[in-house]
Amino acid sequence: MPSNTTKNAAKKNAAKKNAAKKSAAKKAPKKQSAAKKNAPNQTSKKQTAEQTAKNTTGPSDRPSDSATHQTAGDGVATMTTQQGVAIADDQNSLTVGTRGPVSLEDFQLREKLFHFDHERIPERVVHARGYGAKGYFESYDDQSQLTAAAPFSEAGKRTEVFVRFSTVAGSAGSPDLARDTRGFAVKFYTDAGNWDLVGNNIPVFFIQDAMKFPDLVHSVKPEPDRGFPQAQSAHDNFWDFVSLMPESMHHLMWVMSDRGIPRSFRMMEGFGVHTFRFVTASGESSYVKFHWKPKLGVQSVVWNEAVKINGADPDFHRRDLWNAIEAGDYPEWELGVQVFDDAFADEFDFDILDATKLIPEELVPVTPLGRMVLDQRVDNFFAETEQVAFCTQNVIPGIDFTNDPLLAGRNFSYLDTQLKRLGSPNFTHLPVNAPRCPVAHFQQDGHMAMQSLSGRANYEPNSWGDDGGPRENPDTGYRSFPAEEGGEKRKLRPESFADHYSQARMFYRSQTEIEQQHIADAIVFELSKVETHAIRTRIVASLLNVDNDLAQQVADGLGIDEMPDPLEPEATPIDVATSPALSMLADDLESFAGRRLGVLVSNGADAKTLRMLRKAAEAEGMMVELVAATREGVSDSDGNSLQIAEKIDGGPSVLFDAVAVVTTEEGASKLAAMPPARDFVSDAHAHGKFVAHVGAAAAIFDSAGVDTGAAGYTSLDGSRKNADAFIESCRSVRAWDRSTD
Ligand code: HDE
Repeated sequence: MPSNTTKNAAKKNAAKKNAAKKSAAKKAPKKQSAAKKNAPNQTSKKQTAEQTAKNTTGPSDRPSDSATHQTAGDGVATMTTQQGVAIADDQNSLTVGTRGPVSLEDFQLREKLFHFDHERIPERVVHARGYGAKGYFESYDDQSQLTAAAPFSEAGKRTEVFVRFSTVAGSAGSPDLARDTRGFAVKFYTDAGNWDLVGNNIPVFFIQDAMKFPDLVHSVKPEPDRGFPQAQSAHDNFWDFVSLMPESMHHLMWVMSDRGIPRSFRMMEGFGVHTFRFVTASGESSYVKFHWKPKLGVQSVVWNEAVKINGADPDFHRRDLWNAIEAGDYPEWELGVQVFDDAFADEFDFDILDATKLIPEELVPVTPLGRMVLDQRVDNFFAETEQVAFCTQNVIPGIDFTNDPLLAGRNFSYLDTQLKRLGSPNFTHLPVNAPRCPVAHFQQDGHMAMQSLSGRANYEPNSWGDDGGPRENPDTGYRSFPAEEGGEKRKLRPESFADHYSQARMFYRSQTEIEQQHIADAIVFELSKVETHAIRTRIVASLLNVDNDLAQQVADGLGIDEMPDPLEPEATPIDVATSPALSMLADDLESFAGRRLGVLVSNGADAKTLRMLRKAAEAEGMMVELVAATREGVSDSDGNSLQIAEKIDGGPSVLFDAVAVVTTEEGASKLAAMPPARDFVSDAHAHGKFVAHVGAAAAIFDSAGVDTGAAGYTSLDGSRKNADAFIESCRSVRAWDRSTD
């Protein structure tokens, strides 16, 4: 604990005087620089950039920065209270006598603790764990024939966006690789106001009616008596609820598939889920479903990998997004739409207002409208990612709602939740939530009002002429689509929402064999954590309405000998055409760009092999990171010092998309004796990763019992051709014919 004894204080004063002299001497030449004086903004921008660089490259090594009492001056700002009063001592409370009681008079101490005590705001009830980034949306064309929505008004038009990706079930500190649906929420700061497209990475939802949302969320959260499990659906309450809620089956199929454990936010699709309306300037309307398609392709991890990533790096997804943006490798998505009319809606097998159904791309193709690029990380996590307030009811002229009952509930819920979280109806005054277009209204006062009205008028109509403030605008103002509505007021689910299984079946049957296997494995895993036999069998009974083989595999995996009768469906499931677009693995990726290659090296590793491997990987757009037994002191065969990213204990192969092992024989035998190095290769093998290796590294594979003759192994010989062949093989993502988990 830094103290301020009488002796220390004397020393400090002397040091201060010296520092003051020095800084006065240094200041003199600065004054002569007129250019700098005239451009205060530029100077401060430069300072910010330098500070950022400093933050990312680590603390400075000035001797004064190792002191326990670090003082202002010489370019270092004076610390103040929130009221702007300069602080003389930030280490010690005000006491009566050096060993006496602390005085309540110490307003600095009280202010500091008061503020600290109130640092937390309630986390989101759902989607508490999330990460944000900023960028822009760019329209490919003028789409005014489809919609009057501002972002699509002309080719090349850019609209600022803020995006927050999230998991649903876990609390703010939960691990990133939980099996869960991911939130994909985009705020467009358009010149016609803010438009929030608050979607998920799964195109259908668990439930059809907002009435069931609190029940769904309660069931998946930690059980109320015991307070666990955290961020997991593998427990009785969740499976009990969904087993009694057959409409959840389609979403369950998706979340039990590998879509529930994405490799990266950058490699996820996003969906608006509900059917919305596009409306043109002349008032013509069509139905629309929104799709975000990642430029890097869709990719997931395997379950055993997810479990290990959560231990090795619980921040895997947020770190990945941060690192990609910092490296200038900006994540990008294409926004596409499925547009259709009443005629299609009437002939479609399902109800377009039912959020548990999707429209296969083979029936209505996805038309690309533009691209979104995330080229800025957040500057402050709390100010932006925590305080961003998405509201589904934030629409702009050209976008409108449909009667999806889930959407109606959301339109109430999001505004309500913002008041609870941010504590004030003025949350739109926060920079992250503030529209970028002019805002003018007579709403006033309230907690933390920052944009107050000026002048006398705070109502309208009024008689104050030019000083009377804003008025409604019948030409540009938002008008709801005048859909005709009627009918009896009742609490009744429509008949057209009754089929809960046909699309679950369609999804399952559209998957490749490996993907189907992973779905079965995931359900077996989750149900094996369920204590109640009746719940397990009820799910198997429900699965019989999806696919007999799937139900059988799950029953076998659980050891259920006697197959239950199928659960009585509300509507008999039908066989609809499969949709190949729903499979992630049906096609290889066009490129393995944006992925990480982890190379396990030892001292003396062959320089040419490493060089060729790096060139081939970087030509593909991959990031190469070296892993070794120590963080420093490792050189290649040419004596070049190697930049090691991870010591082996902190850099398991689960953190990488593909791996290579380039060591000497001596290095290999040392690594072979280290359990984390053996895990590095045995995990990569079990997870089906593509592996490149040099002959000298054999001891590591031998000690792990791994056969490098299996599928997906490339032996490196120092040639570029060979390194290229390895990188090209990676585009298949996994060597699935090797045993995977
Ligand atoms: Fe949400 N949801 N939700 N949700 N949701 C929230 O809003 C709600 C639903 C989604 O990154 C909450 O700000 C109800 C579907 C995302 O900040 C809350 C219903 C979809 C996010 C809320 C749904 C979503 C939320 C919690 C059923 C996909 C995170 C904190 C009618 C289309 C946004 C907050 C962010 C967040 C309510 C269903 C997506 C409580 C009542 C369907 C991506 O208002």
